[in-house]
Parts: sequence; C-alpha cells; structure tokens
Amino acid sequence: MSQFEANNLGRLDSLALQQTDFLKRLDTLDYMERQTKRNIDELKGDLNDERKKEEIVLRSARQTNDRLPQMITNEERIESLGTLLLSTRSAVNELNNHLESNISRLSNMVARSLKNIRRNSVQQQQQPNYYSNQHPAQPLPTSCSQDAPTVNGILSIQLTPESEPFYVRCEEELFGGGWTIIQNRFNGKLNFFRGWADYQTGFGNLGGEYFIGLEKLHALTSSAVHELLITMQDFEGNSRYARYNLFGIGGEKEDYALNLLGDHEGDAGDSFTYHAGSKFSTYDNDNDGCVDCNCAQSRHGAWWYNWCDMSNLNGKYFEDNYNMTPLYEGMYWQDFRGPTYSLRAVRMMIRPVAGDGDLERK
Ligand SMILES: [Ca+2]
Repeated sequence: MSQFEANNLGRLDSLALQQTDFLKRLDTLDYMERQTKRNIDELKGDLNDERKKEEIVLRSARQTNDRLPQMITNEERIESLGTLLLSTRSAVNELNNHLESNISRLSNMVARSLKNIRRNSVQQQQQPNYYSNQHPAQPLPTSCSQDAPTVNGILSIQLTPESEPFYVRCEEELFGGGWTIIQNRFNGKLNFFRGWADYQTGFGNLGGEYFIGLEKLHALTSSAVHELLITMQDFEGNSRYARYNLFGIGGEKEDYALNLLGDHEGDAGDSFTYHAGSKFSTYDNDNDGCVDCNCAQSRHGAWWYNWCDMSNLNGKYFEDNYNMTPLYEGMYWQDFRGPTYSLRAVRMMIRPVAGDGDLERK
C-alpha cells in the first residue's frame, strides 16, 4: 500500500468517526427538540387554562391581579423555549452543512485519487522500460554513405521513420566508399533469368550473389539523388568501371523506367546511356522498345531493354566459353569486351550525390 493510499484510508476512518459522533449529537438534538415541543404544548395547555381562569377571575373579581405576574412568566418561558427550538434548528442545519461539506471534500478527494492512479498507470504503460534490453530507439542510417559502422560490410538502413528497415551491403573503399551494392555477380551460382515478381522484390543473398530488387532500388533512388558505379572484371584479370553522376528509376507504375541517368565517366566506356529512359523488362513482362520481339527472352536476362541492348549485366553467366558466347546473351558490356564476351564479375552500386544531405565524397 502506498503512503498516499494509507493517508486516504486514515482520512476516511477519521471522517467515519466524525460522522458517528455527529449522528449521536443529531439524535440528542432530535430528542431535545421533541422534549421542547412537548413542553411547549404543555405550556400552551397551561396557558389556555390560565386564560380560562383569567376570564373567571376577570369576570368574578377585577382585583385578583396577583396571578398576572405568574402568567407573564409562563409566556416568557414559552418564548424562550421557542427561541431554544430555533437555535436548535439552526445548530442542526449547521451540522448538516458541515457533514455535507465533509462528504463533498471526501468525494473530491476520492475523485482526485482515482485520477492520479489512472494517470500514473497510463504513464507507466507509455514509458519505455529503460531496464529492459531494448535501448531507446536511435534512428538507423538511411544509406551506406553516412559513415555508420558496418558488420563485414552489412548495414541496416531505414529510408523514412515509417518504412521498414532492411539490410544492405556496402562498398567502403572505391572512390571514397559509402556505396550501396545493388547487384553483385562473381561466380554464376545464382540464376538471374527470373520473372517480374522476383525482380520486383529482389533475390539472392547479401553474402553472395544477389539483386537488391526494383522496389528497394526505386525507394533508395527516390529518397535522395544518387549516382551509379559499375565495376567489372574479365577472366584475364582486367578491371574496368563506368560511373554515372546521376541515377534513378521510377516506380512500379512506370515499370521501373531508367528515368534518370547522368553523365558517364570511366575506362569501361559508356554502354548504358543507350538504355536511359527505357522501362524494365523480364521474360514475362515485355516493356522493351522492340515491337515484335521479347528482348528479355532472347537475351536471357532482365534489363532496361531498348531495342534491345548495349549491355546485359543480368544476362547468362558463362563459366566456360565465356569469350565466345551466343550474341548478346552473356553478362556483357559492349565497350569493354563486346557482345560475345561474358564477364567474370560485375557489381552495380549507388550512393547519394554529395550535397544531398550526405557526406562529401570524391
Ligand atoms: Ca517487345
């Protein structure tokens, strides 16, 4: 029991005692009032008798004045008893008022106590429990570029306070680091010839080969202005890169169109600008620029196909005969090894452009 509750109980006890005491006094006063009334009645009776006698006396003898003082005294007694009755009534009223005010104070006190108890319990429910393992929420980073510590390159990011957090893989060395890897291929173990639903949600494993998914890619590139970096290696140990200073895709309603692609830079050459503005296509959702063909099907991939392509980084992975693949079907980049050479590894990554709320990068 809290000190507050104990105090209230104490007050209640004392008020109950007061009430008992008052009721006793009220009984006594009732009794007195009844007695007084009886006395008054008796006296009134006496008075009538006296008046009759007075009439007799007055009638019989005008000089029998010696009884008059007694009569006045009786009238005075009636008056004084009347006054006592009035004062008794006023005392009863006073006690009544006192009791009412006590009851009103008590009920106010109870109401206040209930209010406090309710407020305390609500506060307890709302307050985070700082003694549990859950620490007060600290906002998650919104991208790899915020210098948040990663665990082996993996970072949990959250684009808005309302959206679901998700893990991404970060590239922390190239061109100042801070890149979010959106596509990663290096051994051909993961099948990239997939339908629309898989490309929307993403597939694979952040620890191996994967594609991040068009939904997340749209969410990322519409949360801040991004740039794009593509790195690639051939089977002879040569590495190249292509960089675009702006990159963004539309949402589902626009078929994730490549609607933002900036200037190219890099030693791999530009085999992507040809795709700028094109919608994304999979073998089961043909949004390409080829009226009478299905580029995703014929290229064995999924891409922002135009009519049809100068790069096909989600194309088929060739472990053997990589340098003499069927035309356009491999994981190729036109300006690096041409359309019949399937690369050993490619990686696509994005990063918010410096000045868009993130750290400045070189
Ligand atoms: Ca078509």
